[in-house]
Amino acid sequence: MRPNSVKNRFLSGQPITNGWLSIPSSYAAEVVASQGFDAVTVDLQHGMMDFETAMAMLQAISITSATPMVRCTSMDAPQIMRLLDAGAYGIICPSIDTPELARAFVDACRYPPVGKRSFGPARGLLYGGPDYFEHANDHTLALAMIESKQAISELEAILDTPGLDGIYIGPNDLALSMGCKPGSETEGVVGDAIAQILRAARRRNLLCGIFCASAALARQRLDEGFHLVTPGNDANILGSSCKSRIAETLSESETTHQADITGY
Ligand code: 3PY
Ligand code: MG
Repeated sequence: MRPNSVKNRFLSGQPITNGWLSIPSSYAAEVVASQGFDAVTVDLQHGMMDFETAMAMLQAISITSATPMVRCTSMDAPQIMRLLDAGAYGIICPSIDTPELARAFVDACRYPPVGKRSFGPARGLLYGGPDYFEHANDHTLALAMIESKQAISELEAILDTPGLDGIYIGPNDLALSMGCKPGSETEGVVGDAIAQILRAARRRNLLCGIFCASAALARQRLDEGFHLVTPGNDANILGSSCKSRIAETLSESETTHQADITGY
């Protein structure tokens, strides 16, 4: 089976950069995946794409050296199995708030006897190779999103779930669940909670990923010990690049209108 380079980078202690796709376009996916990210994730939770477009985006990522991953909409076992069948090499699952959800998530990602994934590998086989079925349990990544106060209250049990490869922190939902604003993740109670999650996950040798609002924050997170960082999403990067192009082109007195809000 084609190796999972994200897993291999994790095992060899190399940092992992992850692109994040919300724009429903296989062309945009191909452009982003060609820029040097180690992984690229199609975001079905907050992205604007449906299943068919997500599959075309996975195909586009697959012709680059980036590892194709998906964030599913929720802990929805049939959807997760179908996304793996579509060729996702890693699933990031939102709101894994309890050990029961963590178990159900791993079950959806793994073939029996380890889990309950149904057989029908479809594109997974085309991308992974003829021995996909024999090795899929070892190569595909199950990353549980820790993004609520409830998940923190059950953190140790969630992280002890057998078969879980790692975690991915959603700092904005985590902040909201603690009564704070999105974007407040670098300090205070949210900052402390993120440090606690990182410590608990690293103690168990789990892959630790996190969404970051900027490249500077992504760099900081790598320095703190995160293995995988997402330095913003496609819409955000596209918007800010356009803004800088305009600012580089025009002097302040020539600027006729201010930028509207940048996509998130
Ligand atoms: C969050 O910050 O809650 C996320 O899910 C990031 O994508
Ligand atoms: Mg979230």
